[in-house]
Amino acid sequence: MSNIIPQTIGQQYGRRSWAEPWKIKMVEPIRMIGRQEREQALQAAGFNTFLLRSEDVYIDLLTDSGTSAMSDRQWAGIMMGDESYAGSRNFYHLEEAIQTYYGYRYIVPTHQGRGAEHLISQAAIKKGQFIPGNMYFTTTRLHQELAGGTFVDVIIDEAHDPASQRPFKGNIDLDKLQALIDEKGAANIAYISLAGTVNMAGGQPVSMANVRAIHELCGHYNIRVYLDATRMVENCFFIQEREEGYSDKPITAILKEFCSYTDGAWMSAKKDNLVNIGGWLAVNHEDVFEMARNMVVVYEGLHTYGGMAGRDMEALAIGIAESVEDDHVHARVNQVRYLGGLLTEWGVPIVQPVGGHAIFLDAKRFYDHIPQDQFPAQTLAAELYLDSGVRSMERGVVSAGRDPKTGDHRYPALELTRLTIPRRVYTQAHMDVVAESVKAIYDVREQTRGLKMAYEPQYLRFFQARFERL
Ligand code: PM9
Repeated sequence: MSNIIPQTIGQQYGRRSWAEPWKIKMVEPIRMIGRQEREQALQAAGFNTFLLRSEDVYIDLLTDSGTSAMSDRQWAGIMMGDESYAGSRNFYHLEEAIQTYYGYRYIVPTHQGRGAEHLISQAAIKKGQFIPGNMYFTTTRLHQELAGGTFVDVIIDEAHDPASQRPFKGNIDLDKLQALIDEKGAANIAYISLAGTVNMAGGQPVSMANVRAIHELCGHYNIRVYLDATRMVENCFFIQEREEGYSDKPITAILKEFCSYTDGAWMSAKKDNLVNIGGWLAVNHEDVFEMARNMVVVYEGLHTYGGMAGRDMEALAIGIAESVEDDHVHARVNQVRYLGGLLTEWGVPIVQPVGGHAIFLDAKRFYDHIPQDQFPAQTLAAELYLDSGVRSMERGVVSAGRDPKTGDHRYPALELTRLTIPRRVYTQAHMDVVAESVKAIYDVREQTRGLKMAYEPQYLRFFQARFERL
């Protein structure tokens, strides 16, 4: 490995493989409430972990979104907030950071990722158009549908198989994409919706070869490629590790090259970018930028803050620079892998290979006696909370929602419970506690019953739905 990439102690001396490249300066106390209190809390939350109070949670693996620990440099940046309504200097820092590390020309700040999804969907989708992509994401697809489009999944088949060991399970299947273009006509394709990594597939990456090929194919038809860059830095780690020709390239170079094959990106900065709130849209074409910049003042705020405070933009600009440091990304993904390694060793079924931001328990195999319409992944999240106060999230039939045409449940091939690791927050000991709790509920899995849905909201039902024990 070249000396551009900082080496861990393990790489230098063949000892431990990695350690966190930070030390703890401030702590936030957490505690585990008793089993009876957890049972009451779960009942009150309708067996939905989103409806729990965080004070009743011991180790919170609901999401890696907005849950990262900021660095001392970011907190110093918070004190440098320029809270002018227009033209805040922090916006220009943010603009420069995105241009430097992601390489896009025009920037529109938003309050978080779905604000940017709203803008790009409204600006780039005409009613009746199709949006091919590498597996749906809940908020992304909803905004595409609300703009009058139809999302079409063109990810490779292996992405739907939790046991497949393919190294780039986030890749788009170019034959499926070509077939869709042939069938619908290029003019009816709004854009390609490419996510790196693919959240719903288990945090699986897209290869550089794949994005290059997509770029070439779409260039031929004049179809634009937009990237969901939410966890793109983690995607770059997998390219560096697995793809020929990239092992001696730093994350910064890989990120810049990957983005160069796309026409723009939307971002939930609450993930990779290491902030508690924020998002952005970045594009290379003036036409989309014009529309998005005009719409942002309607839905988010002025085009130089987009719903963020000046201090948030400063923390974000600094977070972007920290997020692309090689030792940070290595430690982040390796912590996720540590948990995945324990569970694999103990025979617990999880999505393989382990992705960038979370362990996805394969609820279909975990509870093979609970049919999908009795919500095995939701059940697993509830049981885990009950066992140890660890909070996880359903990523299966509840998250998939209903087909807008038929009104039926969508039954995804993947029925998963996600243990999502916040960045720079928990230690290896926390991971041990989580692994032991998962193993404990796995050992008594046959006694577990499923759930029925008692309340279902219209949009993004997984956030607010309520359940009862069968
Ligand atoms: N993801 C997550 O926990 C937060 C809410 S659950 C819907 O995984 C991608 C790939 C995401 C994502 C949020 C968003 C939306 C877009 N793309 O939550 O609006 O994982 O900042 O971003 C969540 P915001």
